[in-house]
Amino acid sequence: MVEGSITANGYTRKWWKEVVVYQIYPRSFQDSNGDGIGDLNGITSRLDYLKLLGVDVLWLSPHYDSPNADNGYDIRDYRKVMTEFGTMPDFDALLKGIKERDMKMIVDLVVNHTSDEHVWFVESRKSKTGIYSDYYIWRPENNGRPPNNWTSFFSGSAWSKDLLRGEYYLHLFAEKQPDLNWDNPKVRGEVYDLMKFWLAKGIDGFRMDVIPFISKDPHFPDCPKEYAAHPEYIYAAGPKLHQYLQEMHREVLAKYNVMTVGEALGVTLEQTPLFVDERRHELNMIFHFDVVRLNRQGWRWKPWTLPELKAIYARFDRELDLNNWQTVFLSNHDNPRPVSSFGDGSVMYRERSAKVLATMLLTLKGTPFIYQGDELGMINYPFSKIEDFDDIEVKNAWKAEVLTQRVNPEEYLFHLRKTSRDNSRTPMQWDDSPNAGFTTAAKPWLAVHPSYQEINAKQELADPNSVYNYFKTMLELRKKTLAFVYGDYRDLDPDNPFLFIYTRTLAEDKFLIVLNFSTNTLTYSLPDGLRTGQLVLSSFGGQEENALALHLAAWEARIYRI
Ligand code: ISL
Ligand code: CA
Repeated sequence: MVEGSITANGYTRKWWKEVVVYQIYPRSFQDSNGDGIGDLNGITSRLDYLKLLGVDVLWLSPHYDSPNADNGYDIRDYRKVMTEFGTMPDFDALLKGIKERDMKMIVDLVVNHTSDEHVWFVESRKSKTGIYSDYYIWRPENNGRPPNNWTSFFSGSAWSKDLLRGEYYLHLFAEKQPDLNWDNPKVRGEVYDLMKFWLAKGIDGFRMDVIPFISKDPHFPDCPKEYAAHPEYIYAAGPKLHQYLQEMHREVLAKYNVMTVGEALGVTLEQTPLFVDERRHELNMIFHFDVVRLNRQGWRWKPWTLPELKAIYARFDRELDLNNWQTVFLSNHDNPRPVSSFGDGSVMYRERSAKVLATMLLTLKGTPFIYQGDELGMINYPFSKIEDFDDIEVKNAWKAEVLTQRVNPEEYLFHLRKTSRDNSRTPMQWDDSPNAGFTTAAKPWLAVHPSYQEINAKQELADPNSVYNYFKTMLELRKKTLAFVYGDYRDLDPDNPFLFIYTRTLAEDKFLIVLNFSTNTLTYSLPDGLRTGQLVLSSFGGQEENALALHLAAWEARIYRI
């Protein structure tokens, strides 16, 4: 990295633009006390593994006290560690271990809603005049029906009637996840206080859960029918959203050198600068859903093409200027495994396609996010029956779609095997011992993938050609190649159905990235009389330096300095 300069290719240099983030889903990462559930001490025991891999920042999915209706995204006490995950001293030890290894940690900020077991909600439902009465969104019945036609992401109405208070309350997710009323300044004050509590411990920022949903139109007009399949675009368009994000920045974030990333379900590319333009002082970056939703419509899988994927990256590069930073990710705890979604999970091509995807993830423009297990080339789970699933989103949809005979079970399972969030929540595969070394318990909270004897960290650490070692090599390369961070991006052949070929250019440093997204052996003549130049990295042994044409093996990646 070119030390000292404060700009690069017109961008203002920032530490959070130059890092690679690794997401940990604590429940599935490492169990340390034999109860079959991952925990904080388990993560601490694996910090050397993460340091060796070469990631810079760890994003910890919610570690707070929760009844786990939605696996921690339903928080009961923001200042208490979830009992299954350990204690506050365990959290402090984890953060200390991370800092000692010169890594950083961001935590999950889930403040669009709480658990219905949070004391605020317990008190709020007791009366219409107490100090917590307006912490949530309560509305009277509307002629025997919910206040409006809004739907929950976890099936059914977004409103539930509370018999104690005799009114409906809003929950864009599960019934046990009531939405907070951000129009109440006391609620905003509570949120800013809990953010400062964790910042005071030394964390390095936040990933903000469905943050665009926090503002609602208090008149609650119906969701227009053309948005029925995608209500998120209505929920993310509240009237005071940016006012609250700017207030949060002023009251809290401006005082710290931290990183913020908003989970921007329902935010379009055109709206993105409103969130991340550095001159607006709101968020540093956001997660878009265009890529991870390319192969699905709701819970149904759908085919996709490589030109469609390339068009998304091209559009983002074209529309976002030097004041706007972005993220690059192919998975997380809500999405299936990238090799299964965008690569080839077969025995023949699993590893090769994982390396192609790793090359793309780590050479595109934007802060890359790696999800736990993707560095091993883990793949989707072979779910065979509804009982195999844990996810409330899946179980609620089963009740709403299958038990009502709207969809037959086989069709539902066909799609959920490809789109379920549980695909990425199966335990981390550490070695070939029982339960993949994730737990000593007889039964982990969610079944280990049957592939663990072939796909595990121990085997891959020892194999120089493993997916893990390819990720490690790519991470080392990215760390010393500022062109992959700030360099100009140009797609050389956007319509090519099998090949993703692009350049990244920063001053004199110009790199050519060539990715064969197919099982076809490809012969390809470079456009514009380009030559391949000096080989920097090849995932499958290909050379062809200073060549005008390439002969690519199935699922091969190459990087040249040209
Ligand atoms: O897209 C979705 C709805 O169909 C889900 O994948 C997901 O709920 C959505 O992306 C929002 O995700 C975040 O908020 C949810 C939680 O279940 C997810 O785990 C979290 O990432 C509610 O907190
Ligand atoms: Ca445990």
